[in-house]
Amino acid sequence: MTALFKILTETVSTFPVDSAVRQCFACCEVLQLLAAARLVFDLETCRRSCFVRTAGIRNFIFRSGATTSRSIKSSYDFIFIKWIGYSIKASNMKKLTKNLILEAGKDRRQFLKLAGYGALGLIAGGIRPLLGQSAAGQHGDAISKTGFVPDLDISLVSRPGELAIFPGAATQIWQYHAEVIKGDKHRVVNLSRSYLGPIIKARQGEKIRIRFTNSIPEKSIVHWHGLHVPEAMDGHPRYVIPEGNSYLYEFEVKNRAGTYWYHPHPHGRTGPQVYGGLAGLFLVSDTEEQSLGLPDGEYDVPLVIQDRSFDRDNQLLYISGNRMAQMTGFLGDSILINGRPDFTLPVSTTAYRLRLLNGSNSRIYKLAWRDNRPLTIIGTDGGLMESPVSRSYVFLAPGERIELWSDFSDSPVGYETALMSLSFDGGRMGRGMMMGGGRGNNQTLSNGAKVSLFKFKVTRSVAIRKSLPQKLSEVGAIQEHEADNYNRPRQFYLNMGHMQGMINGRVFQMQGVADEEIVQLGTKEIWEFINNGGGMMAMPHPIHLHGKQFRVIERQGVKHHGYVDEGWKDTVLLMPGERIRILVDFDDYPGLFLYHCHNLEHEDMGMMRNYYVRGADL
Ligand SMILES: [Cu+2]
Repeated sequence: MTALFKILTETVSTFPVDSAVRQCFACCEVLQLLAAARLVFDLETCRRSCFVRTAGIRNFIFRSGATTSRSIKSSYDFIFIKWIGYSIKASNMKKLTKNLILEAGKDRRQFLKLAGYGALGLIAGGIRPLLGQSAAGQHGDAISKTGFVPDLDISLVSRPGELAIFPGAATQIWQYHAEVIKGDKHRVVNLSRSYLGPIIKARQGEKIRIRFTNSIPEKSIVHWHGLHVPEAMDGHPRYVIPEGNSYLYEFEVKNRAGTYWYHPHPHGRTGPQVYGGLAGLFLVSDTEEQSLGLPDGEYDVPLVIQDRSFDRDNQLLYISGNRMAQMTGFLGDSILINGRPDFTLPVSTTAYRLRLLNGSNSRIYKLAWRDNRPLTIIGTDGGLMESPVSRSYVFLAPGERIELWSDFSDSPVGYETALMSLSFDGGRMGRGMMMGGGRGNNQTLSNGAKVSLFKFKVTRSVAIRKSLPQKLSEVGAIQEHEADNYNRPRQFYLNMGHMQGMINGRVFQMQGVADEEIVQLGTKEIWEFINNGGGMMAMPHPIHLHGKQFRVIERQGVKHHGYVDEGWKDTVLLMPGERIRILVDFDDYPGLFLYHCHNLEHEDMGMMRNYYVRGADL
C-alpha cells in the first residue's frame, strides 16, 4: 500500500471516526476513499454539518503534521483544502491532485482497486479524468464495498446519438440510455422514437443506485427534480463530471407517489443540454396511490411537452450569441410531445391518467381542452392532491408537472379533440427568437401565443369504466403558523438586468451562500418570492427549490385563475407583478442545495442561488 493510503488508513484509526466522521459519506471525498477501502460509513445516517468535520480534519492535519515527502504534504493540502472545500483555484487543485495521483500511482492498480467506483463518482477536481476510464469495468467489485444494498440498480449514460424525428436527415441529439443491472427490468421503460431518456419507475421506500456515466463532450451531472435526497445525490453543479467519467447515486426514495423527472444541471449549460435531449421521467408509486385503482398500464400516459426549432437539415437550432433571446429564454416554433412532432394520442372510450411535464426550456403553457371541457386535475409536482380540482385552464411552467383525469367514455369512436395552450401575456420579452431558415412556417411563436399542443383521437370502444375518486390522498392543511419565521418570512426578489439573472441582487456562485440563505435543520420556514420586475424586464419566473416539496400559502398580485396551488409543489410560477409565500419544512438532509428560476436560460444566466441547511448540532 502506498504511503498515501497508509496515512488515510491511519486517519481512520486516529481520527474520532466513531462519531460524525464514520457516518460522513455525502460531503467528503477523502472519506469516500476510505469508504471504498471498506473503512465504513453510513450514508443514510449522515446528518452532520460540513463545518464540524472541517474543524476535525484541520485538527487532525495539524496534529499529525507528518510529511514524509513533498507530494504527501501536497496530498494533505489536497485533503485539507477539499475538506474546507470553499475556495481554491482550479489550477492549484490540478497541481495538488496531480501530486496525489503521483503518490498513489506508485501502485496504480492498487489505487484503482482501493478507490473503486464509489469513490470515483464523488471525488472532485482533477482526479476524475485520470481515473474515470480505467475504473469503468470495476463497478461490481468496487460498489459492493459501499455497503448500500439497492432494490434497483441502474446504469445511466448520457451520450450523443441521432434520431429520425422528421423524414429525411436524422437529427443529432444527446440522449440518456439506461439499463437495469439488478432488479425488475420493467422499471426502465424506453419511449419509442424519442430522444427523451427512459422512464425510471420506483416505489416509495426503495433503495436506488444509479451509475451515471457522462459520455457527452462536456461536463454534466444529473439532478433528480423533485426528489428528496441528500445533497451529494442531488446533482448540484459543483459535482459535474467530464466526459468519460462516472458518478454514483445511491438514495432511498422518500417521495410520495408522483411524477418526477431528471435532467442535467451543469452551471451555465443546463439549457443547451436539456435542449439537446437530456431529460427523462422518474415515476414513483406508493401503497396509498395503488389502493385507489387509478387508470394504469396503457391508460396511464406520460406526456412531456417541449418546444424545439429545427433547421432545413432537421438539426436542432438553439440560441447562439443572441443575448436578448437568452434574456427571454429559448422559444422554439415546433411543439414536441415525448420528443415527437405533430403528436396524436389514440385513446379508448375510458378514463385516462395523463401525466404532463413541461420539459421546455422557457415556454409556459396555458393548458385547456379545445372542446372547452374543464380540466380535472388530480396531481401536481409532488403527487396526488387531496381531492380533484377543476379549472378551465391551467398554467404549466418549465419544470412543473400536472396530472389530469380525462374520461373519454362518452365520446364516440372517431371523436377528436386537442390539448391547447391558450394565449396569455408572457411578459414584455415574451417574443420568440427569429429563425433564419427554420423548418416550419418560419414565424416566431411567442411565449403566450395560442397553439395546439397535441390531439386526442378516440379509436377504440372498450367496456372499462372507472370512476374518479373524490378523495385521492392525505395532503393535509397548511400549518403556516408553525413556521419558525412566521412573523418575518425570508424574502427573495427576482430580477433580470445587465444580461444576468439575479435573486436578491446576487448571481449564482458555485459555493456561495449569503447569511439570509442559511437555514437551520429541523425548522419550518415561510419563504416569499417577489417578481416585481417591470418595464422591459417584466418576465415570468418559475421558481424551483431543490430537494424539497413545499406548500403554497398564498399569492398576491394574481390576475388570472390558472394556478393549482393546492397540492405539494417543487416549482411555482410567478408572473410579472406576483408574489408568493410558501411553507418549507427543513426536516431532513443538511447541506448545500439550490433554488433557482427554471427558465433554463435564466438559470444559466445566474438566476440561481444556494441555500444551506445547517446541521442540527450547530
Ligand atoms: Cu426566470
